[in-house]
Amino acid sequence: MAFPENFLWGGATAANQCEGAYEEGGRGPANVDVIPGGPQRRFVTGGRRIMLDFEDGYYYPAKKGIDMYHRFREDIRLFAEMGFSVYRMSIAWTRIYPKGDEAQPNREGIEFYRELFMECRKYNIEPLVTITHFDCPIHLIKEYGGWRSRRMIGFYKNLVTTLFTEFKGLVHYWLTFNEINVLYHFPFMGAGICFHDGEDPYKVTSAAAHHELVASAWAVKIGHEIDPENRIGCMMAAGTVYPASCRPEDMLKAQEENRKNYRLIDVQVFGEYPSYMQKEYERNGFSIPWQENDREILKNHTVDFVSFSYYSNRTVSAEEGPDPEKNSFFSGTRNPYLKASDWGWAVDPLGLRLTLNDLYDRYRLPLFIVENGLGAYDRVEEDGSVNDDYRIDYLRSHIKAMRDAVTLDGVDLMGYTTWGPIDLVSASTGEMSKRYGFIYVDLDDQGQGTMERTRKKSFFWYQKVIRTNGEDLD
Ligand code: BGP
Repeated sequence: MAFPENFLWGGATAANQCEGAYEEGGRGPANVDVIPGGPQRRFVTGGRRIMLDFEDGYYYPAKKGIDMYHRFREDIRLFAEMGFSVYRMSIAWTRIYPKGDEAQPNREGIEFYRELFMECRKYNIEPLVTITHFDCPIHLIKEYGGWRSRRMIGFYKNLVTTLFTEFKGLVHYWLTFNEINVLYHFPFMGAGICFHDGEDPYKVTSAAAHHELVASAWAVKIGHEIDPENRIGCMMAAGTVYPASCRPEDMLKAQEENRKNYRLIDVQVFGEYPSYMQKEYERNGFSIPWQENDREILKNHTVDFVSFSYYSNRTVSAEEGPDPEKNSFFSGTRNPYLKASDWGWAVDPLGLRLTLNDLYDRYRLPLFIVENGLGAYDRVEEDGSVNDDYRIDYLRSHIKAMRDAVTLDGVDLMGYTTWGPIDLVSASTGEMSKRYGFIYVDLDDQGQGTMERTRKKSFFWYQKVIRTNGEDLD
């Protein structure tokens, strides 16, 4: 047998990319609401273009999402039909604490998620909850500056205490921060940070990272105290970085880039800052804003497992300048051995096996692949069907690679959730047309459409994969 019997199969979504209903149920405004679609999006997510309110002339896709707030029963029923044993989703912070710094939570938000979890349980689907997936209350940004402020740790502690208490017994698997390393690339989306003139972004993001790390360790502590059955993990955007050649300088560059990805996870797993990171901070004149208890909290409350997203990877060279031919999302150089997706992300199934091995060698903790998938344009045929063989090919090759990592390399893997089992708003572009789903949603990039859900060809394929516990991938 390739996968253990209790292997968890499912899909992953995030509140801001699917819930919509941004003003309902007492929900407050969040950073993710005011990130527009279109060319300005990346400047806003990067904290370079400050947009803290809706502005005329922009379309804001998170307002509507795919209306999952009202349709979650139908959507979970479809997940159950595919045979999901796990559903990864995220809590919208501002449904629980609309401003973020209130003393009491919003009951309506809590009851919404309780119903959602109970709906999962009805079908024996285990919820895997991301506590924050790119969301931060706008009030906390305006008032305190987002995660640049240490005050955020206290607000986050209130949030997690409420969640662990209210959902005790309903939820056992938690992730503290989605793709924690993304705060370096998208500081506004990842940590509610906008840069002001004259500021050193390196120092601001490094301080924010410390606050998130301490907050994450507190979550582990509080979560274990409230329910020892809780398993609490970290989450990184992963993908082993390749050197452009076997030149030692390129190897060193690749090692540096890999460490940039690992560094925060190193702290979450080992409970202390790695030496290479301390040295880098020293060179850049940054001092970690330590306060009482931080060291003890980090050291004694490390994560139970390591989860990660894997879509693609990148290749770097020591002489790297901007490369217009690059086939990766982040900076890098072109990898001539890999083809790219419609959005220019290199497709590399073997890279998933390499990544699994690197992470398992490094951390020796159970791993969980909580995002993987292909964002592609889909065509709806006249009879309404979507024949997404390209998506099936992508997933098949990646599942094979993960099977090899488990059976040939002995990686301890808890489960696999594909990204966007139902089409949802893209985080990087804000588009609907970048589709990942097994379930098609009738909605376009401007928010027009019926929102009707239909099963694609991949729906039935993934159903079979789950039914056979990954044996039949044809
Ligand atoms: C990850 C995020 C997700 C998701 C995914 C796909 O970085 O955790 O929220 O969106 O990437 O990216 P995109 O939506 O940009 O295609």
